[in-house]
Parts: sequence; structure tokens; C-alpha cells
Amino acid sequence: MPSSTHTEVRGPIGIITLDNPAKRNALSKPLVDEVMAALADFAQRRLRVTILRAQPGAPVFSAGHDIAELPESRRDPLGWDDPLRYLVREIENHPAPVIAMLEGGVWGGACETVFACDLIVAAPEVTFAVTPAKWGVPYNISGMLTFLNAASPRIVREMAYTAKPISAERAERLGMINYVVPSSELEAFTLALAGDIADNAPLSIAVMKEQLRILAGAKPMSPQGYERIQGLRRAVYDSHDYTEGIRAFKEKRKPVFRGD
Ligand code: YXS
Repeated sequence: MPSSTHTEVRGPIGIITLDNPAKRNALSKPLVDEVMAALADFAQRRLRVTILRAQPGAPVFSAGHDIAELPESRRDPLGWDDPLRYLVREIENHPAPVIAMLEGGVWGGACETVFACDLIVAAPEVTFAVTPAKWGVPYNISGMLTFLNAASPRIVREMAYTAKPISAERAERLGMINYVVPSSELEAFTLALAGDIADNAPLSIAVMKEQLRILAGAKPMSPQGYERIQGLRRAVYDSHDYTEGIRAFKEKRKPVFRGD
């Protein structure tokens, strides 16, 4: 199978480029496996910063989870072993900072993937869309926490309920991303930012990254609370509307949701 990514090393900086435009860089298991292999290689080589990007000029950074890989019912679509879950955890656990350098639209699970990165630099035309409600998907708990760590609850509610894209400019204004940079300057700016980080003490940065990950996940939840959420999510992925959402995408038509 042709690869969906390619990698490059520039001194202490590693670059992973998503490059499956035919499927709009959908986060399929093969593509995610390649990204995780690159992250593991960069960690083994003790690179100090990783940049995650799409092919230059990409109209879509990533269309999110590969919908063709989602079960149509009766199974948690975002369980622990789902490729998207692995990808988010690998980024969060990667010992060096990961910078998302964005061009094009960022959709669904790709939004969470990008928000799990340490820094985000976006071209002005970039948009972010949180799309579970568009397809009837019951997003998972740690995924919702990623969003809550990226934006205020009110903004997360707006994005989750409307499933509409928000602009890079608004995301920057809300503190959800670090910089908006013209496309022509994006790569040079991001490499300079990565260079600033690479010049500092990698062990200190790795420890602060892990501290921030642990603290960001330190939200109390009772076992009953967890079980209630899992029961609610099961009711969704066993619902007509979830099956309808997945099938509508595959049949290239607008879903007709009934609320059951
Ligand atoms: O028909 P072909 O074979 O050419 O394939 C088409 C699309 O089916 C495919 N494709 C995808 N395949 C699997 N999973 C996807 N997420 C996906 N998105 C696209 O790529 C080929 C070109 O698509 P097309 O013709 O629509 O391209 P376009 O340039 O007109 O539009 C680009 C997009 C990204 C605006 C459009 O493809 C789109 O709206 N894609 C879905 C974006 C989205 O809602 N993603 C969420 C996926 S589900 C997910 O991430 C989580 C589970 S959740 O939903 O809970 O957040």
C-alpha cells in the first residue's frame, strides 16, 4: 500500500507530513500507524521537536477519523484501541513537544489530534470543526477532555452542538491556538519556533510536558459517573441516528436524524 505520510529530519527537528489527499488525510489505521511509527523513531533518535503538517498547500489538513473504519452499530466507535485514541495518546506521551503546523480544514477527530499537540501554528484560511453531532457519533470522555483543555466549556459546547467550522483567527483570539501566520511564512515561522524550543534543555521540557499532561487529565470522576457516561454513549452507538449518520456519509447524502 502506498504510504500516506512522509518524514524528514532537520537537525534536532523531525517533520511528519500527512500526504493522502485522495482521502483528505483521513486518520485511517494505516495512516495513524505511520504517524505513530515516525513519532517512535523521532523519540528513539532523541529529536527535540516534532512538527506535524499536511502536504504543502493542502486544502484539508485532515478530514478526521476514517468514517469507513467506524462500526455501524453495537460497538463503541471510539474505544481505547481505536486508531484515533492511540494517535492522541502517542502525541500526548511523546517526550518532545509536537507542533501542529496547519493549512486547510481540520475536521472531527483531527481537531482533537491537533488540540492534543503542544503548540498550534495555523495559516489564516484554516478552520476547525468538531463534528460528532454531524454524524451522530458519541464522542468519548478523554476526547471531550482534550477539547475542554483547548477551549472554554461554552466554546466547546458551541463547536460540538453546531458542528460548524470556526476560523483560525477566532481560534487564536480564544487562545485555542498559538499563532496565525500567512501561508508563505508558515514553514519558516514554525521551524524558527521549533528551533527556539530545540535550543533549550530537553529533559526539563520533557518533564514539564508530562507534568502538564498529568495535571490536564486530573479531573475527578466517580466510577458511577464513568459508568453513567458509558451507558449514555452505548445508547447513542446503538441508536438509529448513529447508524444513519455513518450510512449517510457513505451514501454521500445528508443524514435524517429521528432522535432515537
Ligand atoms: O468518494 P471518494 O472515494 O473519492 O472519497 C471521498 C470521501 O469519501 C473521502 N473522505 C473521507 N473518507 C473517510 N473518512 C473521512 N472522514 C473522509 N472525508 C473525506 O475523501 C474523498 C474526497 O472527499 P470529498 O469529495 O468530500 O472532498 P471535498 O474536498 O469536497 O471535501 C473535503 C471535506 C473534508 C470538507 C469533506 O470530505 C468532508 O466534509 N469530510 C468529512 C469531515 C468530517 O465530518 N469528519 C469527521 C469524521 S468522523 C470523526 O472524526 C469522529 C468520529 S467525530 O465525528 O466524532 O468527530
